[in-house]
Amino acid sequence: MAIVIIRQDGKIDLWKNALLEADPLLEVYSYLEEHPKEAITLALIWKHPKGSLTPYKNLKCIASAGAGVDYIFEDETAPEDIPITRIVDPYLAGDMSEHVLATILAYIKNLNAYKLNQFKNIWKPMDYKRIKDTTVGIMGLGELGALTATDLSKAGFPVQGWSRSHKEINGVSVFSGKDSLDAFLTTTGVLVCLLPLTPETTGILNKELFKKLPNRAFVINVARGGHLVDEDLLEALDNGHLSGACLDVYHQEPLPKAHPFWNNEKIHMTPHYASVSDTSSVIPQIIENYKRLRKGEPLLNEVDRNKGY
Ligand code: NDP
Ligand code: OXD
Repeated sequence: MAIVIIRQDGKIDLWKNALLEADPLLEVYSYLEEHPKEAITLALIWKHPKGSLTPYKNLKCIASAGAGVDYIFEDETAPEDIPITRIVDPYLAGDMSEHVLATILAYIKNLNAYKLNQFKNIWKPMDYKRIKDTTVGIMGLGELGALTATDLSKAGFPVQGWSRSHKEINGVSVFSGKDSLDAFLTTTGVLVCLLPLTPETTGILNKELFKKLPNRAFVINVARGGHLVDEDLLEALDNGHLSGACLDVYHQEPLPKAHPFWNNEKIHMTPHYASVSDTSSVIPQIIENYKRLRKGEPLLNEVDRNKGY
């Protein structure tokens, strides 16, 4: 039994060293080095090159090193008959909640607009909003969305959320199912997308949805670029229906230099770094699953292949 790490962001050594530090007896390889492919039973991957799982004929588990697994379903060559696991971690959820809180505060207090004016030597006071008057609507009330909703509510924001199945979250009004989406949108002043990317949610942030938001609403997409129809966002910002947007994720990452988002003053961008798996916190669940795999026990944080998340 051995583990292979497949990722293209220069972090293979970081993950390999973290695994070996936690358990020096592990057999761990980078997919780029010579290694015994038939010994590999667990692939620890993040945005792997399509087809790179094919050589591992004895693979028993695909472990996503992040919360999202959409990129695994997009690889039609990935094995379909073995479990997929994902990361569920308090830092991953907490970092996302902090990122969303910071983004909303910057928006209601005009911090990004003032920064732009500073570079143009413009002195222009702008009306600000108060927390108590800013209704935040969170799409997706899973590990990240539920904590974000709870924290925003504790900070004093009126918070509502939307998910597939009903939830009880203290201080949060919950809407569930397609039929309640319109009611959720009409009272949402700041919309936060924390849905997984699936065939059902692809392109959900589109012109029809934007029209249902109140005039001058603000949109935050921290989930996946595939949720957003880019042209529809640009149009809604242009015609003033939306007052601004904050994006962390894009159809193509890094975002191509010629993309119109770069030069749009109403769009605040971050480079898919709202919340990142912290090896020191997430390695134990990978090792625990590796042990469970060996013993044939149920795995932690297994993805439901039928639901796609
Ligand atoms: P979870 O799987 O825990 O939660 C997903 C939530 O979305 C659930 O509440 C689920 O409903 C809901 N949902 C799924 N499909 C639908 C649908 N069709 N209609 C309504 N609700 C739906 O995911 P996480 O909270 O762990 O992560 C969410 C996403 O955040 C990830 O998939 C990833 O794309 C993104 N992410 C982004 C990061 C970044 O740095 N930008 C970092 C980490 C994650 P139900 O509860 O009823 O199943
Ligand atoms: C994740 C991410 O899904 O970083 O963990 O986007």
